[in-house]
Parts: sequence; C-alpha cells; structure tokens
Amino acid sequence: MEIFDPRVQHDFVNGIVEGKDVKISKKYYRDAKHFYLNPDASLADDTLMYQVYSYSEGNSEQVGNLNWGLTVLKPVSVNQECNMTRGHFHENLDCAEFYFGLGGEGLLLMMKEDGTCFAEKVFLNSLHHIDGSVAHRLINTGNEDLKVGACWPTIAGHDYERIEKHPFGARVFKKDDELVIEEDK
Ligand code: PAN
Ligand code: ZN
Repeated sequence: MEIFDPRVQHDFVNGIVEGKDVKISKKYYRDAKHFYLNPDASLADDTLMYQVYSYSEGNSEQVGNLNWGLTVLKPVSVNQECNMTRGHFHENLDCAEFYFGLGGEGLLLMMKEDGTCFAEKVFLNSLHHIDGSVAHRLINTGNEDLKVGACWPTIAGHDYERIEKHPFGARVFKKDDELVIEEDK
C-alpha cells in the first residue's frame, strides 16, 4: 500500500491550519462594528477582529461530509464590549457542531429558537456540543487570542440574517477587569 503525507496540518499549539485547500477568511472592524452596542470611532477600520481557517474535502452538498475549522478571535474590546464572532444559526437546523477550546479564555454564547440564551466557558481543552437548532457566537473574555476548533457538516450553512433580525439577548463587557453580562429584560 502507499503511505501518503496528510493533506492538512493543524498546529494546535500555535493555532494555524495549513494545507493547499485550506481557506482563510478575515473579519476586520469595518465589517464587525455593527455587532456591538456602541461602536468605537477611535478603533481603526482595518483592525483584525478574527480569522477563520476552514477545510473540507469532496462534494460539500453530500450529506455526511464534514468541515474542519479554527477561529482565532483577537483580544480587542469595543467600548468595553468583548470581541465576538458575528454568530449564526445553521441554515439546516438538523446540523449540530462541535467546538473545542485550544487557547485563551472565552464564552460560547448560545440561543435557542425561543430566544433563551445560555453560555459555556471556553478554555484550553473545553469541548462543546452545539445542538443543530441553537445559534452560537464566540466571545473573547481574556487578554490573549481565543482559539477554538470546530467540526460541522458541510450542508449546515450559515444563517446570519436570522441573528440580525433577532439578536442574542445577552452582551458581555469587561469593565475594570470584571466581566459584566447585560441581558435583555
Ligand atoms: C464556525 C464559525 C466561526 C466564525 O466556523 O463560522 O467561528 O463565526 P461566524 O461565522 O459567526 O462569523 C462555525 O460555527 N461554523 O458553523
Ligand atoms: Zn456554526
């Protein structure tokens, strides 16, 4: 039999996924400012907020195929609000996802379809099962990069519009080094 080199390498310590077919997307402040309660005019538009590495093989419409991902969320705050991903429901609500902490400290904010919010602490070696019907967003509450791996079905899709119409009912701030959670009443 032939023995091949792997097509991809995930450097778990340094937070990099490398390989010919790995895609990298970067989110800058200019495209993220509307996530926050009070956008900060002093923060440069080209501030890198997070980057996402993703990798998959084969036909993405084939049921059963998987994506592999890594999100690196920078320790930026926007008028005291902790940096966070845009957040989404999956378009296909049958598709669950695993997240796992690889470095830094944060929260995985989740929201059920009825609007109920809850969160899990994220840290090195934490593992999170996200039910298919639950919206999810990462929040960096620490002072270093929050690195989180993920694995999810290629047919899941991302429904961002639903979050824009019905935002998460909780926001996380850091004031005088203390976490402050503000929830909708
Ligand atoms: C992740 C997210 C990633 C970035 O790969 O897509 O953390 O978050 P946003 O997509 O909300 O900007 C995932 O949950 N995929 O399904
Ligand atoms: Zn997802």
